[in-house]
Amino acid sequence: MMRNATISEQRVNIDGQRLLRRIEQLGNVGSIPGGGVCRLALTDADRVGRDLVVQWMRELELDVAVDAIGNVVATRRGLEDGPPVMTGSHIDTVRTGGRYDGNLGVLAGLEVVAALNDAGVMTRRPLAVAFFTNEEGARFQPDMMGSLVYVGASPLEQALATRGIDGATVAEELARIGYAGAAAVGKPKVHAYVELHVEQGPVLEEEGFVIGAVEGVQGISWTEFTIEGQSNHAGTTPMRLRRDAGYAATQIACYARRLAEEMGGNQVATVGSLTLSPNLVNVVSNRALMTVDLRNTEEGALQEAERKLFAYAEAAAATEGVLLARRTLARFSPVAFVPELVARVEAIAEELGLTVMRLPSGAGHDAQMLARICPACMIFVPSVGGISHNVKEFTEPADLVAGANVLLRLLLELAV
Ligand code: HGY
Ligand code: MN
Ligand code: MN
Repeated sequence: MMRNATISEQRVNIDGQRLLRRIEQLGNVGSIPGGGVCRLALTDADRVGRDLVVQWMRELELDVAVDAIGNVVATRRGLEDGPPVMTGSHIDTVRTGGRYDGNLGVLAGLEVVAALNDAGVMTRRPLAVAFFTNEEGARFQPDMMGSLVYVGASPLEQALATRGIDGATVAEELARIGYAGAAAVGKPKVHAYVELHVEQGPVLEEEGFVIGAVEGVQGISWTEFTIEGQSNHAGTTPMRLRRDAGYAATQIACYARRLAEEMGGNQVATVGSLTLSPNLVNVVSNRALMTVDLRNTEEGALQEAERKLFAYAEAAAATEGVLLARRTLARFSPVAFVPELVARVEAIAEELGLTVMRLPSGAGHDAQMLARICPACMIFVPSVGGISHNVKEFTEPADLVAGANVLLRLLLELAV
């Protein structure tokens, strides 16, 4: 990617206050106590958020297309036709979401369009701003579902038939909120993809940098374990006769934590969901449903972690005399972004006088899916305290605007 400076770069400027206002406004949709947001994918709150962003897209005179999995792609014409340069992210959140995760990338993309409109600048290539359906994977698994379908890596029908943690299917919920779109999935083809996102971890802040030139995304392995034991009386059942699903589940959860600590490096393990039945104080659990989220930047290490976890789980179940079943909810190998684009993020940040460092992404992102069909990269800005998926998620306004300025410059380079 050769640098292609043009006079337009001097005339096009991010309006930081306008960007911050939109982040605030969208953050008020599905807001929850503590300053956070709950807009689980395809809920009414997600619909309201989608409607607001689509309204802004239309006010910016973008051509808005909704595809069959609910992805929304808004395109600004270029002087020439052809595959657009795309930016974007997601606007669905986890249950205890912050107002920047995903939202920043979409709204910074709209801010780039607004800045181009203000300056009356036309880019050679079209520019597209997208938000993808169900990036979080909190209600429907896997995560990055919309972008996975967009790049053709998951069949549309399979995604539509997916039943969420509350029993509804993706197809039902898309229809219910009015986002079962008519546009063909995977259109338009994409020339290049750049995503601005908060880091969601502690690295940039701890190391004292403003911009992250993201080298890639680590591998993700989500497994659901179903454990069937025997409910029994908590008082009368001798320990030797118990088949306690809850005990087996908690052993697996503790092992997952030990495994990550013993493996070290970038290995992480999380048991985020654990439901016991009948979940009563005086009944030995007859059923446990739990998830284990394993991640590592190295594919080989991630496979080793999976092997060890599965072997331990089977042995623990056998010892306790309970039945164990497991289901893969998501499995993505690590992804490396295009070195030339990573280098451009670094160079542009330096040209703007911003401190910049390279780092991997611990979180999954739509960019890791777009990387399957076009050159892709990401720009990070710091998360205060490294907090995310938490109502206290926060990024300094100056850093949000700095990230948008790096995004603007790189998109201009790619689109002119
Ligand atoms: O799980 C993730 O990394 C992302 O937030 N979906
Ligand atoms: Mn995100
Ligand atoms: Mn997230």
